Amino acid sequence: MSGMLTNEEISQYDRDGYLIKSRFFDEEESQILLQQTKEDGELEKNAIRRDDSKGGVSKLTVWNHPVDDVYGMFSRSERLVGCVEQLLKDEVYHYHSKVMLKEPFVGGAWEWHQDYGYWYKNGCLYPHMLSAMIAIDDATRDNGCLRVLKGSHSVGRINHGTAGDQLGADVRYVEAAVKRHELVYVELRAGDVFFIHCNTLHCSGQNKSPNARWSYIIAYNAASNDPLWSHHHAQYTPIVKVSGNAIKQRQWESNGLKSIERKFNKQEDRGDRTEDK
Ligand SMILES: O=C(O)CCC(=O)C(=O)O
Repeated sequence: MSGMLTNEEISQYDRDGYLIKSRFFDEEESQILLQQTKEDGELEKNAIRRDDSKGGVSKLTVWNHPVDDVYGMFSRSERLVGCVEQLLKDEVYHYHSKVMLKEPFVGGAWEWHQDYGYWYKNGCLYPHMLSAMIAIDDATRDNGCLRVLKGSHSVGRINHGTAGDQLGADVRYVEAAVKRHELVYVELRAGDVFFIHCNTLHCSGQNKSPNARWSYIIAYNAASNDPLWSHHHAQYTPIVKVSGNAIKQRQWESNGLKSIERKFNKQEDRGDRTEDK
């Protein structure tokens, strides 16, 4: 596995269930992502809306397969994929991407959940999966940054049921975990990457501030964990990695593959209203 993470960082991720890499993408790369997302009308047009239980609204735009566009240069970057391979200790593939649009004043909260609470139901046998969240805007307590329970991936998968318009983890287990695991606010600067294990309990607050909190979240699955059945996210598809410089070199322009467009999902994991028994 060729990646830039040190053994200490890998151990930290294994112990805590998450890892923050500050300034993973530098100023120039962060600006490219910021400009792309803020000018990308497709995000709003294809967004799925989810109401939280307190009147806030979350919007997210989801797609399964990376293409030769700006987003693909990030999700397929050998720098990023190399780190994910170090953390998952396997070849990995792109399970899906989403841009979370947490708007000023109205941005909704997300209930406590584990991503594997949904992905298990998608036929993923092992929790050999993680998400890499790239901060597009700075994420602070004020604009509803993520909160995690440090080390909570060690509790294993918790059943998920409905909460508002969302599926959340069984509150009895969440309450017990809150008493045992430190609560951490994941404050990020644009360009930081937050790697989170798929069983780490996390949630986020509403955005009551005047500042947007958008983030680009890429979910990866281990190649050996190809889902048992086909569903609304990707089966194993090898990643065509791009060089670490692809973003700055604006390779999406020179590759001339613009004809291959992102196909947006209409369905999202939390749209599955089947509750666990
Ligand atoms: O960005 C957020 O506020 C929540 C994102 C999240 O929890 C998720 O995508 O699983």
